[in-house]
Amino acid sequence: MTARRASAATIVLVLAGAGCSVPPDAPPAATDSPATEAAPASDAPVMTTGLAGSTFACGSVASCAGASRFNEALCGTIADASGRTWTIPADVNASGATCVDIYNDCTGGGDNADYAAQLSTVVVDGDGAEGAEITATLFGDNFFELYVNGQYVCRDAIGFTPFNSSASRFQAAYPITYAVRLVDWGTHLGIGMEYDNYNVGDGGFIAHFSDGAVTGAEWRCQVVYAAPVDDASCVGANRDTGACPETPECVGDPETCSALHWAVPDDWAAPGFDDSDWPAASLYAADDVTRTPGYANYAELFGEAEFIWTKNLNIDNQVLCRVTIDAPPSP
Ligand SMILES: [Ca+2]
Ligand SMILES: [Ca+2]
Repeated sequence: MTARRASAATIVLVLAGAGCSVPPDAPPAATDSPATEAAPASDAPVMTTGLAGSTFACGSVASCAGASRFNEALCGTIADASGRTWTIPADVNASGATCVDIYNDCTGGGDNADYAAQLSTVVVDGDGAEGAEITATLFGDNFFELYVNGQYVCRDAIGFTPFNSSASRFQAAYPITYAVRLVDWGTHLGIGMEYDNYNVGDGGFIAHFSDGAVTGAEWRCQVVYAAPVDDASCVGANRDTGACPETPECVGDPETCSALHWAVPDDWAAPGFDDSDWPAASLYAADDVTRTPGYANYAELFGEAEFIWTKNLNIDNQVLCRVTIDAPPSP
């Protein structure tokens, strides 16, 4: 569907389905509109300008005992010119189960040496010889949600900062489709910047799976929320924001900056979703993403995995990535 044609009912259904609280000013659900609409006639982004009109807690962590650099993960809503409401930085599954901590110096004690013993298997699909039991190690700058064969498995326990790392174990049958919702969070919701200095932060995600699958060039990633921008003129074919500057002119008066939104398909995490038009993931060196202990102290757990994102690590702030693994990459 094009974003401009999406109905209020669609938005409310998506919010409710994702388990995110619906803000009090969200439009009421209509009863006579279909939940899904026709294929898009255009992939042009919808632009909004300025800060989110309302904000609400969308993560489970409201304070942080141990870490020195805590920023709560807040969500916001902003309306476009047509009146459609967008949730930023992402319509996350705020009530979904969290992954097991490998490192968490906020709500955990830092290094969690017993993480492997704390894993329990999430049964996605597959019985007996059909199902493989796989352990994943995951790190997101700043946040990820993991879906396996279309089923939600777990999310990053810390939405914004400090930086943490996570593990999950699940049972699934090949071919296995991994889908991750990735968020580079911010403190100035709506204009994609963070902290008192209006920094334009960067993203990045890396994962290793115990069957040998890793994040890398065979994954595909697509942006659904980009900011800050002056306008949409920097966006190329297939949402390529590679030409959008890290520091647009609006940063001189940051609250005049704009954001670009694309609707998230309802079935984006499903095995049958057609991601053939999505760009190949761009790969990033670890040092370009993070040097924080949540990743750096555990780099060996990630093996040959590489950090992935879209072409623009800075302004693409909500990114969806997918891959399908047909058979175990290694015995
Ligand atoms: Ca995190
Ligand atoms: Ca960013």
